[in-house]
Amino acid sequence: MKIVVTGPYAAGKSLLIHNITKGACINIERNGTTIAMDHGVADVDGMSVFLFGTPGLLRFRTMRKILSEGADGIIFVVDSADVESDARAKLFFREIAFFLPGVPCVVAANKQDLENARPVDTMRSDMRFLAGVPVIPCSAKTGQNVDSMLRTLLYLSMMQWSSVFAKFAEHSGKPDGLKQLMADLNMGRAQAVGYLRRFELRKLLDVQIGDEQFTVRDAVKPLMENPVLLMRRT
Ligand SMILES: Nc1nc2c(ncn2[C@@H]2O[C@H](COP(=O)(O)OP(=O)(O)OP(=O)(O)O)[C@@H](O)[C@H]2O)c(=O)[nH]1
Ligand SMILES: [Mg+2]
Repeated sequence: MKIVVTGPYAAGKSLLIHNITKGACINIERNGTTIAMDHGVADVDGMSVFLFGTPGLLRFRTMRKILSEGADGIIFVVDSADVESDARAKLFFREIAFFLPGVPCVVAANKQDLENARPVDTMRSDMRFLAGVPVIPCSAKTGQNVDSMLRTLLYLSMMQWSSVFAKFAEHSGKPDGLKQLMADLNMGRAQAVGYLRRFELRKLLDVQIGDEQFTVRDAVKPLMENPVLLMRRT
């Protein structure tokens, strides 16, 4: 899955990606401020999760637009300790909702390790625009709650594709997989192949030459059939 990590300046986006990927990430920055992007890949129960962190300075809007393209989920990072940043958070929240309408989102109420961090209820009343979105207290510094925050988002993102994923799993490996997919989802060839390409790129499945057949990766199949498995932590 492709996940975009966005939010205002210095909220902790880069450190969060660093934590999730256990340091296996890049950050294009100058003096500690992201000027292009963060990128890293995490493995969650055998599923690849491609993380793209955005710059938090207002002027890099074009970069945020490019990075957001086609994302399956949004981690919106806010600073729980810095009330001053709430106004900027509102601008960024509007922006990402505009770039990715209808895409699942969780709010990472970051920096909970700090003494002056606000509890989630306070953040909700301080930032009314977060209504209807899960707000999850966490710390990119200590790693507190980071895994469950990511799993919650992945669950929501996979649920949004659940009808397609169920059919991917059902017709995986069949010689006429594509035809079955088109029939069951009532869609044309171009759209069905588009879906296969999308999730091949995200390493959830492999498409065989000629596109007639596809195979869901073994590790991913149980999650495709039953995304709630993501919530049952090992
Ligand atoms: N105490 C604490 N500090 C944090 C946490 N997350 C980030 N920080 C600090 O906050 C500062 C900004 O963190 P970054 O990860 O660079 O924030 P960012 O959102 O990527 O910032 P930009 O890319 O400039 O928008 C750094 O000094 C981090 O060490 C956290 O959970 N707890
Ligand atoms: Mg950054």
